[in-house]
Amino acid sequence: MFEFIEEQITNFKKIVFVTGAGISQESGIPTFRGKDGLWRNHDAMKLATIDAFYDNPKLVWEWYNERRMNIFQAQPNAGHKAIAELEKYAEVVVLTQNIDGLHQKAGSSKVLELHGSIVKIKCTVCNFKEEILEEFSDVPPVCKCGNILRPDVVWFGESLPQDVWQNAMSFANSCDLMIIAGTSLVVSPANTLPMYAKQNNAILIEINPENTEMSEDMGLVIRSTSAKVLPELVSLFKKSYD
Ligand code: BJW
Ligand code: ZN
Repeated sequence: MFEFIEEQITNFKKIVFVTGAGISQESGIPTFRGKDGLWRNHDAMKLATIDAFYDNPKLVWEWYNERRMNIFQAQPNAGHKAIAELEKYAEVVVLTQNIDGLHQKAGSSKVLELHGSIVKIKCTVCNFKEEILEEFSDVPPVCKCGNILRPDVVWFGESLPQDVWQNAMSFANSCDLMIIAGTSLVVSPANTLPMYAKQNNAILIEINPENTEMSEDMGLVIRSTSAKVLPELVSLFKKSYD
């Protein structure tokens, strides 16, 4: 499976991971578009847009509360841990679309959360932001300014945090290896990151049991799950740094 990479291994110095819901699937967190994906039973337009939130803030809050409880019980899997382990050998940056914090929990120190975080909230009107320390008895919670608070995540039609996106593009632009794991690559602008890496002649590796729209652009596609593949891949890299 890894012949290609064994030939190509050249002490990669800057490795960027682009991750999505699939990397946390083996930690018990459902994906969005996979077999048991959230969007198979829920309408994204009723849960993940600002209009949906204003229409029914209670529903959206309850959905995020439920997901937060699931996420709090989840532990990083072998895939998250392998990525964290690689930091001992190379400069590693994780650009994740996930809001679950599992990369950080596994020990990765450079994680850019492109779509926000399930533990953060912000005001719909003023600049107030905070971390959720305990569950709210009543939803939606209200800000000191009198307006409602919302999860600090990026919904459809919303821009990614400018600083986070600028940094993500520059890491993608300057890496020599990009590993894309557990994302369908259907959501923009995150799905443009592999192209920035390609422009820099980086090697692209995709880890996904299913085909994606960009599989053809990859240098190597590994059709398996990330918790199986990443530990093997990382131990191969480790040998190249010895
Ligand atoms: C495994 C595995 C295992 C399984 N191991 N792999 C028309 C109208 C309005 C907007 C648009 C439009 N057309 C395009 C847009 C832009 C839009 C977009 O891309 N839409 C597409 C769906 C068409 N994007 C946006 O709106 C973004 N903002 C933006 O573009 O701003 C500019 C703009 C402004 C105004 C108007 C238009 C543009 C924002 C996107 C925000 C996405 N938000 C969500 C929810 C919030 C976070 C949350 O609650 O968690 O983010 S949606 C959801 O999708 C979530 C994810 O982060 C994101 C990506 O999904 P991901 O991670 O790829 O998961 P899946 O489920 O899709 O894939 C999992 C993969 O894993 C699968 O391939 C499996 O095979 C694999 N897998 N098990 C490895 N064990
Ligand atoms: Zn406020």
